[in-house]
This record gives sequence, structure tokens and C-alpha cells, in this order.
Amino acid sequence: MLRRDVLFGVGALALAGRSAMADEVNLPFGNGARNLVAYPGKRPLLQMTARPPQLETPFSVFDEGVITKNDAFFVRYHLADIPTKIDPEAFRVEIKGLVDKPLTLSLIDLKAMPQSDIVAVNQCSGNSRGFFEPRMAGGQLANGAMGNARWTGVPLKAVLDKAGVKAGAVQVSFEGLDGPVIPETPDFAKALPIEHANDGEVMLALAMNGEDLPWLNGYPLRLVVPGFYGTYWVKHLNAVTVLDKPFEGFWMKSAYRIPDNPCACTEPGKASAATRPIGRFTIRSFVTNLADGATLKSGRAELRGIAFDGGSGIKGVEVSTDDGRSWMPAKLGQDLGRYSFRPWTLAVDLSPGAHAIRVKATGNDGASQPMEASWNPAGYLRNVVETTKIQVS
Ligand SMILES: Nc1nc2c(c(=O)[nH]1)N[C@H]1C(S)=C(S)[C@@H](COP(=O)(O)O)O[C@H]1N2
Ligand SMILES: [Mo]
Repeated sequence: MLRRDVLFGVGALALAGRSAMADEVNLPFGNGARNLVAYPGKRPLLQMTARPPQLETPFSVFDEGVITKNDAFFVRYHLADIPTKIDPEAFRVEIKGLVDKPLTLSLIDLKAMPQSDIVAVNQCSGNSRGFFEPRMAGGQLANGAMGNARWTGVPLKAVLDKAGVKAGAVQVSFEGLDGPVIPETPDFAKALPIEHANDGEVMLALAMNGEDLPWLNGYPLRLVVPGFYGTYWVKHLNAVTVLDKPFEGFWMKSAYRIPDNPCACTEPGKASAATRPIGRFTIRSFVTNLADGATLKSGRAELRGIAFDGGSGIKGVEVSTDDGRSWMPAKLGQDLGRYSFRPWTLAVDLSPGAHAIRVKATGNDGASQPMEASWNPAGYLRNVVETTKIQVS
């Protein structure tokens, strides 16, 4: 019953990598030309790289609903050797290291355990990197390296309890089936402190929005770390290791680090003195039904959008139609939980002329968004109050 077509299709990958017939989109920064390419299981998305596939969600998708559909969800990989063949009956995830009883769990074993679900945003650390000034190296993303889904699976805590974590455990590391093309490239692996791994919310997810995980989003099993940047959400998860000392792998020790100061920022263009691993999302908000450069008729307009943060939950959203001189509170919509996108709406009166629409969220923890973007060397954590310039006639 579980068996299905277990081939992602190398041919399909090669085909999708072709750009001959693709539509082109221009993101609003230098080198922003992207092809819209449809990979297996995905509608046409903005292709940032072909090997490995890295796909950004066109921003208009976020106006389709508060849940991001599986076929529109962004895709991020580091290493080109992504799995193209997985037998769901043979697939196993190992729970090993500092445990009483190492486990080798099949998908059937995982499905037999009590399931939980959570709506949570997955966002790449480098989402919006293309907008930083000065620019920096790394994936040149606009605002579409994020998505909100309902994830279903087994809490990591339940699996760790079953294996029995021994005294002295400090961290838990996670690896997936993908790997480097050359052995010199460090394999992708991430780690969390044992307390975080055991918080009952971190999940081994088998399903996304009620369906098997899409192949490119980590089929058949991925880690979900609510409120934390996507780098921790290891895909095609096949190894969970309990460690007695901090994990030293490249992707924790050298990559995905932010300045270790209260603003996690540096003077633009400057390196950081000390760094720490990236963690929770900064708070963000967007207008979803108006694109930059839109032209509108004067009078009443219904604005709508989304806001989210690292898990304190959205307390309020304010909107300005005069570039931040005055602010109006928006009406918050359906609450799908503190890790979800929170929809908002606001009816405004627009007079003829140019308007800069700004949107700013405040979290239950009191955090808000800065009017001027702060800067860090890797181009992470971007959360400036967004500006949408429109023309009203
Ligand atoms: N196995 C594996 N998991 C991974 C990665 C990867 O390269 N390999 N990239 C991570 C990063 S940086 C991000 S932003 C998220 C993206 O998740 P998505 O591709 O499902 O959108 O996957 C994470 N999990
Ligand atoms: Mo990422």
C-alpha cells in the first residue's frame, strides 16, 4: 500500500534544468533574472540554481491563502547529489549515539506512533538576501524562500524517549540522504541542544498539508523545527545522533552563523568579531495583494497580507499609506497557531498620487521590525519594514 513510484526521475531533473521554453521573471535587484521552471511535483517556480534544484516561490502565491500549497513551496539544497530513488518500504531512520537502545525505524514504525501536527513557517536564513546593500555572496533570493504548511509526524521527543537518552547528552545531530558530489565537500548535517530536541515541538514530519512530503521538500521524512530557520529542517532525514559534546560539523561551526551581539548585525560591509549559530526567525510582515509599482483607482482599497515571527505569535500589524508618517492597526485573521503565517486585512482610502505602503508587525514578545534594514555579512535575518510603492489615479 505504501509502495509508490519511488523514482524522482533523473530525466525529469535534467528536463526541468533546461531553460529553453521557460518564462523569465526579473526580481527587483541586479542579476535578478530567473526562469520559471516546473520540476516534478511543483508548479513553475523561480529557478535560482539547477544543480541542485533551488526554487523560490513567486510572491503572488502568498496571496492565495495562509497555507502555502505543496506544489508552490520553495526548495533549498546545498549539495548536488540529491536522492532520486527512495524505496519507502526499505527506508529507515536511525536513532543512535548516546542512547540506551539504538533504533532503526521504518515509515510503518513511525506511522504506528501517536501523530501530532503543527502549522509552521519554514523560511531560509537567506530569504530576501538579494535586497541587502551592500550585496553579499550567497543565494540571491527575493522574499519567496519561505512557506507555511501543516506538518504531521512524530515528536522527536517521543522517538528519543523510546531510544532512551543517556545522562551526559548535550546535543542531537541530524543528517539526510543527500550528499556532496566530491568527498572534500562537507556533508550537510545540523545539530540542536538536547533541551531543544526534547521540547515536544520539534518533529519528524512524514506529511505536509495532509499529503506525503513532496520529494524536493524532503520525502519521506524531514525535521521540523518550529520558529527556527530552515537550515535546521533537515530533509530526507535518515540519521539522528545523540552527542555527548557539541557538534563540530562545518554547517554548524562555520556556516549559518550570525554576529554574536544583541542586534546580530555589523556595520554594512564589515565582518563580525564573534559569531553564534543562527536560531529563531526575526519578526516580518508583508502586503500580499499589491505588487510594487501597481496602479490603482483612488478610493477604498482592501489591503491584505501576512505576518509571522519565531514563535511568540503576532500581537498586531500596522499599516501606513504615507511612507511611515502615520499608522493604522490592521485586523488580524485566522489564528493557526503561533508558528503560522497570521493573515491580516485593512481597508484604506487612497487619494490620487504616489503612495509608499509600509507594513509593520509586533510580536507577543514585544519585538517589532526596523524602519531601516540592519546588515550582517551572510545576509540573514532580514526583517526591515517592507515598502510597496504604488500609483493612485
Ligand atoms: N538534507 C538536507 N536538508 C536540508 C537542506 C539540505 O541542503 N539538505 N537545506 C536546509 C535549508 S538551508 C533550508 S532553507 C530548508 C529548505 O526546505 P525546503 O527545501 O523544504 O523548502 O531545508 C533544509 N534542509
Ligand atoms: Mo536555508
